[in-house]
Amino acid sequence: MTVFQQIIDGEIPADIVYEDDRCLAFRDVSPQAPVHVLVIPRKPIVSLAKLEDEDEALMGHLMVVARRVALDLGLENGFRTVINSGADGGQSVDHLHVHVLGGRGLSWPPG
Ligand code: DGP
Repeated sequence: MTVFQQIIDGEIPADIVYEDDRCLAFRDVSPQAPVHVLVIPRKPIVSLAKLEDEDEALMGHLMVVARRVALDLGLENGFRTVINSGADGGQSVDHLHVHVLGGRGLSWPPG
């Protein structure tokens, strides 16, 4: 059971900014930018590496929601979406999530 599953199940609180029948978006507990939201599927997909062909539409939905959340939270000047996958990718919670970061200039490449 991941902490994100506990948020989906309402067992621990989160600052939810958007939700529907397929996904949730909530503020990251350790924000790396003025706006830092995580968009997650309700379906317990472990990582991008574990995505299945049948998840194609769901994945597209997560990206549409990421755009919606970014613009709703005032990121008209730009934002970054990140999906960390696996140990070398820096993934720390084994439930697929899209980071949406913005509200300041972001450098590239990441570390
Ligand atoms: P990643 O390293 O890509 O797996 O990102 C996981 C993110 O999840 C990290 O930025 C911190 C965030 N996070 C971990 N636990 C919690 C939690 O209990 N609540 C919230 N809102 N965010 C969490």
